[in-house]
Amino acid sequence: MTVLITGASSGFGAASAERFAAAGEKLILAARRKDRLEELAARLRDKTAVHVVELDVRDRAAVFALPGALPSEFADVSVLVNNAGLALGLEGAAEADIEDWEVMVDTNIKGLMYMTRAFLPGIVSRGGGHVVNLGSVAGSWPYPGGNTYGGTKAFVQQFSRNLRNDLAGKNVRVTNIEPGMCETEFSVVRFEGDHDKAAKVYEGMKPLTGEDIAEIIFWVTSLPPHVNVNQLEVMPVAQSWSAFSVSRDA
Ligand code: NDP
Ligand code: 8X3
Repeated sequence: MTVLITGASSGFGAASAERFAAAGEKLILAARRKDRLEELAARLRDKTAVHVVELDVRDRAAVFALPGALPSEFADVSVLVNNAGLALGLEGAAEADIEDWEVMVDTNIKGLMYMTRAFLPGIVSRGGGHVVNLGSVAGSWPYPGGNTYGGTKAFVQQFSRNLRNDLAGKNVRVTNIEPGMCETEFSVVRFEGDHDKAAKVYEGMKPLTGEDIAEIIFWVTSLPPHVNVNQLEVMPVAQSWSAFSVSRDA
């Protein structure tokens, strides 16, 4: 496999890089924070070949230039892990910052679309591969303040299903991984660097780890080639659903 992981500078992406490297798979690591990628790559290079790319997935021109700009040794991407993404804010829809909404749409929806559209022709022409998307439980289940973040992940869920139809007969697997609470930098980003507020999200419970999700991403890609996991929802044992909210005498 040649595995391209977006958002490899942190969380699921970095943990997945470690997991694929442990199996000796060739890696392309992309994110905006190149220094982080270089540090990670330096650690992984004794296990496998690693190419680092400074990339903002919102930059359409940069994304579409990437397949043609990869060194020949890394050009045959077979697994695309569309992991780059973020949540910003937890305010209700009447109070939320419209700029935050734009960034989430541009990253989680448009960035993922760009990467997929840019790399699929090569994956198809080389006889097949695997697109692994990072959705979320928020794509299926609403929660207060989830508004646009949940909407972007609902897009990822339905886009993933539709890709399966478009790619029928092309030997390309598509999987949408839908995690629940996982302690990465996700909440620090959501709360604009407020580490205390982020830590409170996971207080008194055992969240998933980046390594848990990396193991799942690696597992779906290493199943026999005729097996396609369409959708995989995973939560920590400590997380489940809540009752419907009912406003009385409002
Ligand atoms: P992290 O914040 O730890 O990592 C997010 C990664 O995305 C970083 O490497 C960041 O790199 C990258 N990224 C963000 N914006 C861009 C951009 N514009 N261009 C390129 N890379 C970008 O969070 P997680 O690892 O937890 O999140 C990974 C994915 O999993 C996201 O899509 C998230 O929505 C999803 N998810 C997370 C859950 C959780 O509870 N943690 C649960 C369900 C889904 P950089 O800043 O260097 O560009
Ligand atoms: C991240 C999980 O529950 O914070 O996608 O939306 S949640």
